[in-house]
Amino acid sequence: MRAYVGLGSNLGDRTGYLLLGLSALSRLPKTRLLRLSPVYETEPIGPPQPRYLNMVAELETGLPPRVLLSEMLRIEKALGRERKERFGPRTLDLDLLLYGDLVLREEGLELPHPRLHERAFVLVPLADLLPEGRHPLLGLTFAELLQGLDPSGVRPFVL
Ligand code: PH2
Ligand code: MG
Ligand code: MG
Repeated sequence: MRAYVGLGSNLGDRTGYLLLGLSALSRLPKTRLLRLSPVYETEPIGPPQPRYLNMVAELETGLPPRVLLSEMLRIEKALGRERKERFGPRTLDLDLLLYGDLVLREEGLELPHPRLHERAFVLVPLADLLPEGRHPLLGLTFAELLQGLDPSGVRPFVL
C-alpha cells in the first residue's frame, strides 16, 4: 500500500532527527521509501515553541496501518520523544497522513489524518508529492485544499 508520513522536528538537531526518522522508516519490514518532499521551516501551530522542520515521505509498505503506526511510535520513542503537552515541542513527530484511500475512525488511528486538510505545514509538502491526489473524505485535490490556506508560515529550508 502507498502511505504518506508527515515528519516534524522542533527540538535539538532538527535536520539530524528528520534524517534518523527517514532512516528508521526505510528499515521497517516490507517497507520502502519511494519519494521525499522538500523540507520546510514552519511557524509553530499551538503553544509558543521553536520553529519546526516539516516534510512528507511516501512509502510503499506491506504493513497493515495499525502495525505501521505502532512502528512509527516506537521510532519516535527511540529518538527521544517525550510526550508532555498536546501540540508541544518534540524531537521527532511522525504522523500517518494517508494509507491509500483508507478511511478509518478508530481510537488512536484516524485516516486520513484528521487535521491534514487544515495545516499548511502538512499540505504544502504533501501537495509537492501529490498535487492531483484527492482527499479520500473531502474529495478535493491536495492542491485545491491548499488554496484555502495561508502558506506564509511555511518556507523552503535548504539543508
Ligand atoms: N506539530 C504539532 C503542533 N504544531 N506546528 C508546525 N509548524 N509543525 C508541526 O509539525 C507541528 C506544529 C503537533 O504535532
Ligand atoms: Mg503532529
Ligand atoms: Mg504525531
